Amino acid sequence: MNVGLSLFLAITAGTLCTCVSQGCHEEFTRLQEKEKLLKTQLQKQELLLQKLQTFSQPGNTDKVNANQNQDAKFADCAQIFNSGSKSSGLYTTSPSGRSSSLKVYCDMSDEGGWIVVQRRIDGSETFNRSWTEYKVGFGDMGAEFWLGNDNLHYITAQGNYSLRINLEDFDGNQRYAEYKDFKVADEKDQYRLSFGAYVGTAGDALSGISKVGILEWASLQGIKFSTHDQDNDNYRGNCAEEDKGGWWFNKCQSAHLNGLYYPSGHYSASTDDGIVWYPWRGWWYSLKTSVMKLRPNDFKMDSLNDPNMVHSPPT
Ligand SMILES: *[C@@H]1O[C@H](CO)[C@@H](O)[C@H](O)[C@H]1NC(C)=O
Ligand SMILES: *[C@@H]1O[C@H](CO)[C@@H](O)[C@H](O)[C@H]1NC(C)=O
Ligand SMILES: [Ca+2]
Repeated sequence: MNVGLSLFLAITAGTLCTCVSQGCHEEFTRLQEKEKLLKTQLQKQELLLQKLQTFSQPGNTDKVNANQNQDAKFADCAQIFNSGSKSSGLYTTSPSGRSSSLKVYCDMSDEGGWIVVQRRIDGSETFNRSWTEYKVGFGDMGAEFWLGNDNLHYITAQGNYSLRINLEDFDGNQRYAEYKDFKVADEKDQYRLSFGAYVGTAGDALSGISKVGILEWASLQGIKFSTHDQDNDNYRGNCAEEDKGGWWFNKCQSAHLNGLYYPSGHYSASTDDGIVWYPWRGWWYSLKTSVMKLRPNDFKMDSLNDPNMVHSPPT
């Protein structure tokens, strides 16, 4: 946190304690709004800083983390985390079944060990892309990207992985959804999706569960992947074409994190083609940030690495 903001928050807190008159309340509200604005600016700066740290060394966009043990083969970011690499950034993995190694972005926050498979933050990348592009992946791993459906298959075929989805709206609110046993089948099976138990705060959109009930036509369990040039959905039209992004579509969806990027949240269009997580913000709100990431179900920090591990002194 920067000094300006801490000072400002301290002043705001002080105002709260001594506020009695109507004018003071108005002033307080105004300060609260300003605080919200400053927080948003701070988040933007932190994101920028993170990016700069990742790519600060010359020509580092293609270079993986220098402190990674180059001889060892790691199946995923969880193994890299437990080998001692604790900073987020690019690393080399070797998922079994894949003929060559795979460069990934490891997110070592949220207790660490996550392979990031999708990120939307600013609309810099187009997600309205072909089957082949979704197959191999596209974008910039330091910014917006899709890791590729073949890679999603190789990673999730190695064992049982949890998918964690972190979402943020334009007011700075954050929610998450986490699914156990997330699996993506191979291309012969059109990257069919399956997933297990949900936990989270954003709502179980992948199962088509809304605030008021179940949307039968929106469950993505067992659903194939579709793109504008390959329609595998259950709708008479083409969901991927209408919703302008590749995704698992039923008839069509209550979750579509590869939609169009709308820079101000609320939008109107002929169809719900934004970045949608229906149970949280509905079809007509497009989210500001989406991150999808994978980690083994049974991920445990080695106790040596766990800052919360307290060894109580003998009594
Ligand atoms: C999405 O891609 C298709 C196929 O390339 C194109 O016809 C369509 O205009 C694109 N839509 C948008 C909104 O970019
Ligand atoms: C994955 O989870 C399923 C149950 O959800 C279990 O039957 C299976 O043994 C697990 N596989 C591995 C490799 O842990
Ligand atoms: Ca169709």
